[in-house]
Amino acid sequence: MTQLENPPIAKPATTTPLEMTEDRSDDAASISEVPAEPSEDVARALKAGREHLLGLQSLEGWWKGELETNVSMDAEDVMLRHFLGILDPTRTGRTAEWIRSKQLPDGGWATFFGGPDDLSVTIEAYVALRLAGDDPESEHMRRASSWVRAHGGIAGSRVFTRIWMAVLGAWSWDDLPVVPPEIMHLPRWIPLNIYDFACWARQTVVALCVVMSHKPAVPLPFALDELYPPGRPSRRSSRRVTSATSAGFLLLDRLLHLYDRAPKWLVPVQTIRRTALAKAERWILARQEADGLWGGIQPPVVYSIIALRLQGYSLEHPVLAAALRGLDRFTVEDELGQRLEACQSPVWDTALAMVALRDAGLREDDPAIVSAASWLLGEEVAVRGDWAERRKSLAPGGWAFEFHNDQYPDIDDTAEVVIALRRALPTPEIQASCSRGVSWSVGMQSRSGGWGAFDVDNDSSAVAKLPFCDFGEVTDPPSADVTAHMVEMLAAETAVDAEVLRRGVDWLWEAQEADGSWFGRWGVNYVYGTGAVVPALIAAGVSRSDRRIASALTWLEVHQNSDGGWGEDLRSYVEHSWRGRGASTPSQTAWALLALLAAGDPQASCVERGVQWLVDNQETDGSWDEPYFTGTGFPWDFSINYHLYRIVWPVSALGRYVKALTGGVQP
Ligand code: R04
Repeated sequence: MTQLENPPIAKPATTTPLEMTEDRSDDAASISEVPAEPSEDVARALKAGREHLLGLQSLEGWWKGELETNVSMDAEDVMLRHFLGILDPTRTGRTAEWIRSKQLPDGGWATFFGGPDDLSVTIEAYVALRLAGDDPESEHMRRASSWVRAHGGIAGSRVFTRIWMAVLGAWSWDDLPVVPPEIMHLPRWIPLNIYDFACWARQTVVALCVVMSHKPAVPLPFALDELYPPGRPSRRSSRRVTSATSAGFLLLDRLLHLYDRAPKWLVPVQTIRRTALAKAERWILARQEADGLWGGIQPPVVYSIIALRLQGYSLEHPVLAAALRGLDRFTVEDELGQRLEACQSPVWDTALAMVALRDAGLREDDPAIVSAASWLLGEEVAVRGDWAERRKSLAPGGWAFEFHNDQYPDIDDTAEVVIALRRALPTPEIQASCSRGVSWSVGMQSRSGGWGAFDVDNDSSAVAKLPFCDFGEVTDPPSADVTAHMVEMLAAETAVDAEVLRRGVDWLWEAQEADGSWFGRWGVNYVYGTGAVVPALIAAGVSRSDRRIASALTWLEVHQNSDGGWGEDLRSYVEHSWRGRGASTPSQTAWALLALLAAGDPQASCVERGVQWLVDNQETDGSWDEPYFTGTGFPWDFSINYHLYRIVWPVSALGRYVKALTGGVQP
């Protein structure tokens, strides 16, 4: 494997002297009189993990680990800059180094550590390297292009990749599914209107419908013949069209192509088109965030930039100038190279770090907890966003995942932030902020009783059938992990209608798999789902001896690795036999332990072996190494390595283990 080991998260600036920990703990020393005692090893590991995590806190109080994804982010950055005419040789050179460093031996690029080569990512990476000046005859480029040819060429790639190729003049717009800007005219009650899409797909689709109607082609300074397999019809796409797409939707696509090519003299058509484009443009402008970006995630950002450029905005226009500056802040540069984050996770990371540190024995008035809480208070979302389309009279509140994403707070972050803030020293501000967050997220409960991540009742079955939608999730139905976080949060709230919690709990029982586990939508995979749901159900008052809880714990025990840890490969999203199976990782081991500790005996041997795995695999700096991706953007299609997961989850698990062993002593 030529892939580099993942970078450890940044080292703490200073090592905290041991005496500093005296006043912030219920660690081994202060609890010696209680029933059982953790081994010295465990106490030391917990303390080292805690100190490492403390060292990563920013001066403003937040935590943020790198959000690692795959090189399509970097390749698309190069292609975007070519399109805009601002390719800078120095920046491109550094991006190219990063992309080269991630190439696999057979020539392609993967979407996650240890994963198979991915055709779409490989094509994008190859084109970016050519734009960086790499010689197509050089060894690494020949390896890449022959891999692409052997696996179907551009015609076999996802719609997004073929859109990029069309933008670069290397693919025909006629051979792409059409999403016309007229979609902007569809009212809320007509299927396939933009609010039927998940927010991330909606922001992408609105920008792309503008791009697709302009059909730009900023040609590459070279041909890409080497990416077309010889002797095959090069243009028509075959990818997934037959499986996921019904005949009706293909017919619709044909008609849309005809409409899209309507002649200039058809005045009514052109008028509708012009007003639709104007509507899309206003929609995009209204959603630009304070950091100049859109939704805090890369796809809406790059496509909105291209769309606005095509609508006539110059790069000097404040809207595009702010967007380009915003992209710079998503760029990570260190000794490993230059790369782009798909998204940034400060709110999520800060909530998890607070919970971990409280689990590890920090007091509610510890300066680290106080500053994190006060930073989170400043991040509360106070304005309405697109979620209000379905909840017109619900007052705003809650938190987004990122530094700047006021239009799209999410339920997962809101639940986790309230859980974290409830473990800080209560102040009137915290009370008020939590109560708004609780009201907002309760108001976002879907009709089924569960919660999606960003929207309520976002479960259209039509959207995914569009030929355009061949990548990732395009709706946001309730998931077990988000619902579990809500249930856990609500269980500790006093001013909530009991019915809301009961319906959430019922939804979770309904979603339990026959084998006792739960599916992990935003983390890999059944270990994440089960690790989130079991503690939530116990918090909600379910008995530890409930038969369904027992079956979940049995599932975890059966899937413990012989080394004592837990791991689950991303292939579990596509192959049943991979469920609960994979190399042990720190975060997944911790998730399993959180469930076992919430509902089981801390002295059970599976718990002790899991804890020992964490102790034995800790690095000397107190952190853990985690090259495997344990975060999920879209099951299988888009995976995330959250660099803080390797530390926050083990610290929580070790902290809760010590607490459970010592009989629940906690400040
Ligand atoms: C861990 C749970 C918190 N919350 C999930 C947030 C995850 C943040 O990271 C991403 C979110 C994303 N969304 N959509 C994309 C995406 C990427 C992230 C996305 C990716 C590729 C394409 C279109 C969208 F890194 Br194409 C929501 C619940």
